[in-house]
Amino acid sequence: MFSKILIANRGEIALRVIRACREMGIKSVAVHSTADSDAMHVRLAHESVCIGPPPATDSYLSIPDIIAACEITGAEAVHPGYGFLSENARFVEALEDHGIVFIGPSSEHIRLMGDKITAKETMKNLGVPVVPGSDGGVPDLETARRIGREIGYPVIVKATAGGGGRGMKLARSENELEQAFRTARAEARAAFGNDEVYIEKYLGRPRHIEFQIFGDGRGAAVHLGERDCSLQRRHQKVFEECPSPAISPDLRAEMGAVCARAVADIGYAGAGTIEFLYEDGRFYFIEMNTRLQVEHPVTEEVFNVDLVREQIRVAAGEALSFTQEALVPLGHAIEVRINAEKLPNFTPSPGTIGTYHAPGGLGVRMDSAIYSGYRIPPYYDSLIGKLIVRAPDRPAALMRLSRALRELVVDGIDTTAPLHHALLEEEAVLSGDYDIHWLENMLREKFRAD
Ligand code: MV4
Repeated sequence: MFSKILIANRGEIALRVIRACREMGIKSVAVHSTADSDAMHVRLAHESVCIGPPPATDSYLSIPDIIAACEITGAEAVHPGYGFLSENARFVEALEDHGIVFIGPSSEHIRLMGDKITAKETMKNLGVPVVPGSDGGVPDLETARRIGREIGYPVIVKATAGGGGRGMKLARSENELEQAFRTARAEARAAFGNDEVYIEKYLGRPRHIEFQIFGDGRGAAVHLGERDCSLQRRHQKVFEECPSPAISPDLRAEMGAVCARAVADIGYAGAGTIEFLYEDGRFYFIEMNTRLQVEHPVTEEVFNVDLVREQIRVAAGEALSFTQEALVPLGHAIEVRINAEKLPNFTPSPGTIGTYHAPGGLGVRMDSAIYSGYRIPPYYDSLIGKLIVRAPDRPAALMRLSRALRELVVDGIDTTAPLHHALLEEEAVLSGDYDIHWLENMLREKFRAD
């Protein structure tokens, strides 16, 4: 096992990893920008290294500075958290060149899944159901037209280097195809330096359901059920739950087994998420994320596991500490993201926090790196905390979330907490009957957002 791990991240996820390290008897190294000298992750780690100025490109994304911090402190492994360098294959290779272990999958698997066309082709060949479409890149408009006729409209043009909603264009009919194809390509070239696109049948009202998988890197893998992340605004998740209110135990077991077998077959190591659109009782693969996700705690709560501990174990060459049979879901968990943002337009609201009081009590978990008097720097993501509740069933989890939100105090800045209170008054949320468009429609009607 490692004796020292460097965490190449900040905020609540850096704390999450530092906590797992402490519980495993592993020393932790925090890295930080000059804007984060007073950050909680710097205080909680065993030691810290300042790696650069506030802009992330010069600090949290600076591969040479992070490697230098490993060498100075003698860290043997790096946990990337989510975002930043967590899905950067070149970072993994640079670490390898310096004899430092990346806590995550191989650079090959990151690259494979980072290219959405090769990811989809790989999953299809592994027996995972995919959205009907072009089965590969679409080189020109004539090919796009032929595929549109084959699969029928509406269709969506997506950038192979995109993902997470970036670089997608809808064409409702053949009339709209040329425009969608050309702008998708142009935007993909500008954003990613890669203009390869593919085409899929557009699903009108799906849910976003993602399976948590875990590979041991030796050809075995398990699944830990699914999360329903359909409540999103502009591709930012707002409210996530496990299990999905739309999935039966039989369907979970069937799809989970398909996912676990697929990643086992490619020898995947560590945590990963297989994302699906779910519509009319059918799953369609869209993307795979090769990192730990923001919303991983709902899975941890329902399956009673520590996913970060498992990531560290697998990266150190140890076996998974659970089998598929031992992974039995219990109850229901919900996470809401507390962002430093002002409603109704979700404008970033950095500033100094006055009083902070975290909710507590049975089944309540607050993952946050803020404290009373903390100054939120304006340079980074607006996520300041995740409130996670667990209860024996979904109605009890909703009641627990309501009471925990009532206890939360974050003075001095605006947060998204009022949105969560409002969500808990909505029939669609209470019944679990929502799709990926429900939240934006609700915000338009009730919050009069732009
Ligand atoms: C789609 C789709 C409908 N049909 N693909 C957006 C994020 C990216 N991961 C995939 N996305 C979508 N792909 C087909 N074939 C609709 C979306 C989509 C979406 C997906 C998940 C959660 C929220 C979303 C909001 C708008 C569009």
